[in-house]
Amino acid sequence: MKYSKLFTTGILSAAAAVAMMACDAKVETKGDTKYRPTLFKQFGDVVNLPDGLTQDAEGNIFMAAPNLIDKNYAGVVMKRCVKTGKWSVFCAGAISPKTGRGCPMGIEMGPDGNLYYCDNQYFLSKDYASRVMRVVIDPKTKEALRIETVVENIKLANAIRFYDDALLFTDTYFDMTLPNNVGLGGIYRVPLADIKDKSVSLLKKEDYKKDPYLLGVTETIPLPHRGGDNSGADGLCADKDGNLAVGTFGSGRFYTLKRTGKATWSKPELLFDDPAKFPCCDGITYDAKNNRVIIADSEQNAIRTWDIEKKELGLLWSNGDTDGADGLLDQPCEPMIWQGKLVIVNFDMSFPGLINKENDKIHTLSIMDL
Ligand SMILES: [Ca+2]
Ligand SMILES: [Ca+2]
Ligand SMILES: [Ca+2]
Repeated sequence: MKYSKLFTTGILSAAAAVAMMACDAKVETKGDTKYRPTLFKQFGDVVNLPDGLTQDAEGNIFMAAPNLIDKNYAGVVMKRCVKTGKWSVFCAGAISPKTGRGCPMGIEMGPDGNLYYCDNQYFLSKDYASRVMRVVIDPKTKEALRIETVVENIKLANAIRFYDDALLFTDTYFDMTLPNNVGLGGIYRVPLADIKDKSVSLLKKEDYKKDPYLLGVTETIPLPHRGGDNSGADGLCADKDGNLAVGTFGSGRFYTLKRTGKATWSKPELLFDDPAKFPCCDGITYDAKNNRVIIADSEQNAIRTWDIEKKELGLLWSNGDTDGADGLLDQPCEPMIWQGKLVIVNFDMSFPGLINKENDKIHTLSIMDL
């Protein structure tokens, strides 16, 4: 309905007309309307910063929420029951002895039936406080039994995946002083056999070249409009051939690590590097049906695709600044294919240069038809 019509018909009260204008406020959108996201879930303040997503074989969803916008609330792992659609706290994030808080971010169901998550402590401590954690799950009751540390000495543990009985994760910061403020990020691989009954520790970043668990590094040349953000490797996934894709948050540099043997990969090779078209890579996921990577572009409120065969970047959807109440994207950070649709987490923790301008009070997940 046009605003002019509202006013001329005189049927609506002035207050109603103003309310209508507010929700009808023009948010610019791009993409085929069949991909227009709708609201999947709105949380209250107890989930004020949602991030990672995974699911079990039955389709129950697990979502990590570090809840760093309002730290009155603990970082938690939420679970959505596939039978009832109800969300509840699955477990609180294990407390870091260094910061006194648990901050679950990237999360993934492991091949051993346990849940693994990145405990991202970087926003509280830059002193290697982040970890990868294992939530041991009772195979019968499916309840959380305990949480164990499996990898330590990480700067910003971000995305986590599994491939061939090894866990793979990204560390977004190396915090090394390099010319032009170039930022390094790492892709690490730890065999599950190495963390069966114990934890392992990464080497300090000054020794990163000697780290046996490091697969490769990304480089970020910070973008002028992003306030010097040089954050590196963020989203990570493996395709059907075991080739890895990884992208940087600071500039959207998109790489592949090609699988060259049973447990060996090439160094990161650039697939795409044009920040004018793709400036920010947060979470990514592999879409086996279409042999493509689905990408959350946090800066541009966009869901992009990378066609692996054609080596082509595509766009499913993007929109302007919004609070996300109607399901539009509000700093998307993590896509996951679930029951043939795409569930998208909206991080909504604004940094300089992003379309999202406000950490608003509407905490949402979107869902998109694929
Ligand atoms: Ca991420
Ligand atoms: Ca929001
Ligand atoms: Ca917002």
